[in-house]
Amino acid sequence: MRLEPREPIEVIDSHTEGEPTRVVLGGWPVPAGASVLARREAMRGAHEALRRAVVLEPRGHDAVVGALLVPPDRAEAVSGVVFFNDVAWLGMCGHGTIGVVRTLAHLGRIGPGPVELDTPVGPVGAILHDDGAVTIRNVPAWLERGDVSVEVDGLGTVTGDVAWGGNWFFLTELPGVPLDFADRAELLRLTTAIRTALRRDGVTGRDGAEIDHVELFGPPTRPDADARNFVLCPGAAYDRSPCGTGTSAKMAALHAHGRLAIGAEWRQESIIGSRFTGWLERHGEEFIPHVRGTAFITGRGTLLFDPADPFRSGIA
Ligand code: PYC
Repeated sequence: MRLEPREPIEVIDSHTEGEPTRVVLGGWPVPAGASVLARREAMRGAHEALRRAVVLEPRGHDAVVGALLVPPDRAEAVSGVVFFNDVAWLGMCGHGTIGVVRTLAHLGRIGPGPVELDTPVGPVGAILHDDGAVTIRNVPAWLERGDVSVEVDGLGTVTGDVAWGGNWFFLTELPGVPLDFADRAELLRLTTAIRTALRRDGVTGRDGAEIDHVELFGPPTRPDADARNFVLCPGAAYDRSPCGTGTSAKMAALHAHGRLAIGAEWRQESIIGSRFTGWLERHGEEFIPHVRGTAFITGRGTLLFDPADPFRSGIA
């Protein structure tokens, strides 16, 4: 059954290093399924109108990432969480996890210290520090294919890495293209052209998964960062934060290229000048990214849906 937004939905808004997260606390029917992954799959198709209504205009905008709290898979997890945005249901979301942890603390459900969460792509952990910062322990990250070249309209040959950090990324540099916030419309255009070329040429993540994030790198503008980035998210929005899953994918790629040691710090600046700090931990054959950043609560409210409102399911 396809659900239309009708009942009030309770939300808490935050931003993590500039990127918004909207945590859904109530009013959204609990999706069926025996795991967080199954619940996300049950919502595909059936809950699209709710997804759009919560994050899109006129109640949000295309950069908002939603986080639906669902029952967890593991007894030790405080919650399960399904992330979503204007166009898709996400696997993991780094800035969103930091936002969820800050939100749970704001609600008094957790205090400083470790916390476990379950996502559709696996268990993640976090530490809420005394100063309010949060360090997440992400799902394993890896470089899938290095130095992949595609022909991009208006750019010529673009070479980059395909890597997983909880979502699929194409990581590249465009020499001569400065990563300036003032040029964000042009950066969106260029990264969208790269994603279109990847689709056209059938360049995918593992098992044919779509590469829906494109991440550009350039020199940092702040002295306490190693690189600056611009991240195209699924859809037409860019990440205001340095992107937690993107930073994870980047660290895995750097390590695979012999440019980042296990445990060494990687300081990733975003297009707005905010920063995540990360490092990789080795677990047998797997590389576990840790990413630290800070979120701030920006609002708490009730979304209302008038049956007479032609845009109650969002402007898509
Ligand atoms: O922080 O992982 C992240 C993320 C993904 C999309 C937007 N933010």
